[in-house]
Amino acid sequence: MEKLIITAAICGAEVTKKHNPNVPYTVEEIANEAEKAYRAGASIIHLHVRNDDGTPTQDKERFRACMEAIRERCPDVIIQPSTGGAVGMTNEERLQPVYLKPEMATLDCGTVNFGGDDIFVNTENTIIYFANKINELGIKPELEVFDKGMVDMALRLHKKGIIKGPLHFNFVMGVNGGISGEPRDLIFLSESIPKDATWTVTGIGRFEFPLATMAILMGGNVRVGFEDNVYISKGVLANSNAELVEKVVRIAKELGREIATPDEARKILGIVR
Ligand code: KMH
Ligand code: ZN
Repeated sequence: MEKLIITAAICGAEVTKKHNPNVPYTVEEIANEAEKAYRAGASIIHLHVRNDDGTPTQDKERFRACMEAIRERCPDVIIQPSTGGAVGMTNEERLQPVYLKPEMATLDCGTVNFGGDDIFVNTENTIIYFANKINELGIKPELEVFDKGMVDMALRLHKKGIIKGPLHFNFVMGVNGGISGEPRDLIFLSESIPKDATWTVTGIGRFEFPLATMAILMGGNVRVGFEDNVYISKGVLANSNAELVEKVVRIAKELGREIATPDEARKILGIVR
């Protein structure tokens, strides 16, 4: 089995200090959280950025500042900006960080209800538009799928040559409106992608660690972080993203799966630096 790639989704766009006071907003806070998560074993930082007041932004200059601050502290970590941003942002707003030519970026593969009246909109034309930009700029996409139909959309666009391989999926499970996070759901998704594709699982809320454990056993990879879950155990807030990463590292060690360094992750994912 390949080594385990751990992604830390350190801040997201929706979670706030009201949910957990340790959610980072400022450049300094974001760089700090990224560095601690990296030192704990994360090889990829999935990055959203905020204004100092905590409101989500996709501003290119704010991304530049955060990416520079992260690179100063952990030069070899893979930075994966979000092109999803926050619900309601325009496509151009969302795409800004790709112009900084990161090694990776997310590519959301469909529209999903996002709790309450929120809809995270990704029409087929939006996906094609984002995929073309990502290709042009030589970025490795992480295919974010919130439901099985989005796997099928990604495979269809791959067949047409719009989404380039090697394919790497992120199964985001447990969003209120997407696929649930039961074991059968992960087995279903993982069996729905080509044998040579790689995958990561993101379990939302209480699904985070059970799905991480399954992925470790199944040969998949794991994402944890405040974007997805703010608790280290039932009812206990995590002190940091690093604490969430450390828990995954502990489980992996117990189960005999080694942790990938950023360069090992690049090799597994087919990223040429
Ligand atoms: N904040 C969500 C609406 C991504 O990063 O690409 C979208 C999201 C997905 O987080
Ligand atoms: Zn995200």
